[in-house]
Amino acid sequence: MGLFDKLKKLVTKKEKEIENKEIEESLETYDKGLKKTRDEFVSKLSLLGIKYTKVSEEYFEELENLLIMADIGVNTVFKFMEEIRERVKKENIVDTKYLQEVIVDELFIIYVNNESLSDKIAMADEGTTVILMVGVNGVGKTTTIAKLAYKYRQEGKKVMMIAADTFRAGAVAQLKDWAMKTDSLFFGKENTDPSGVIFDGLEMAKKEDVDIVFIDTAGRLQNKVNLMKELEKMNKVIGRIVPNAPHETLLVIDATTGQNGIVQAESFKEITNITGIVLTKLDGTAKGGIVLAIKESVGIPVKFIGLGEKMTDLQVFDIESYIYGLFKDMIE
Ligand SMILES: Nc1nc2c(ncn2[C@@H]2O[C@H](COP(=O)(O)OP(=O)(O)OP(=O)(O)O)[C@@H](O)[C@H]2O)c(=O)[nH]1
Ligand SMILES: [Mg+2]
Repeated sequence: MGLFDKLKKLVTKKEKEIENKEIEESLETYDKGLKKTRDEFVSKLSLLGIKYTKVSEEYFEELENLLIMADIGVNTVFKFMEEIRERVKKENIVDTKYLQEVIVDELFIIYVNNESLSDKIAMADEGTTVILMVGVNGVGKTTTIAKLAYKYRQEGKKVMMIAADTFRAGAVAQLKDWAMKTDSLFFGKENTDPSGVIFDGLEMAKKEDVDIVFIDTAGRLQNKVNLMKELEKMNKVIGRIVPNAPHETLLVIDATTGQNGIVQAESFKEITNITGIVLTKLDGTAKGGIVLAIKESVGIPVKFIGLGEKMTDLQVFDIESYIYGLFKDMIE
């Protein structure tokens, strides 16, 4: 069996890579961060294989429920079930244990089939790279900026944070605190126009020769039209000071909100040019299937995932490590 064998090889490969310290740490975060999903989804899948040793209509029904519970998304699940049924028929699969391998295989295909898997951050060819963070309140925008700042500081980049969330009391101070902890530059003002803050902040970034600027925005989705206008204004200011910026507009989504996160992604996609998604709090949900759902239904790549509250709990999203984190017990 093609892909499953590939996955097995992948596990061996990943295990070999564990000798490399950096990769070991990265895989460990995946491993820990996906524990809830693994415990829920994978162990239920295994139990299902014990309950029904032979493929049957009941098995299909329970499998469908299980996938929906993992937040893979109803449409994706339907499509997925069709694929599974087709393969069962075509390959004459009766044994559910074998079918489990097909399931992992097909989950992988959902993600990989689609065009570019580029999860790389677009950097400016020269000068300052500007990354705008958007998303509804409480999803983890500010924390993600701290995590990204930490990551790029480790790589020796000069980082700056701009607090364009001038509305919520404490938002500016919260970001400033993270700037201090990550040894990043900071610019922020309270109770003013966010675009004005961005203007002044970016001027400073240029003067200081900053490599990467993160702009933190407020999360209130009062109404779509206002938000669209606000974002348009911000984008205009950003582009005026740094040509071709923002280089990335990252939409932050809280994985624990499940399908609501997909709705948010769809709304934001309509009002501004989202270039990537950061999926936070994957450690806090048993519904890690949302990674696949987002890719399938919104078509925007997940670039980073948040697997905890600390500034080290961020990973570049890597489908291989994700599959490893989910299914390693089953494959071994
Ligand atoms: N477990 C877990 N918690 C997270 C993660 N990312 C963020 N959080 C927590 O989520 C809460 C909200 O995070 P913030 O970064 O303040 O969210 P925000 O989007 O900036 O919120 P507003 O500024 O109010 O819009 C905090 O308690 C964070 O510690 C994650 O990956 N895992
Ligand atoms: Mg915030």
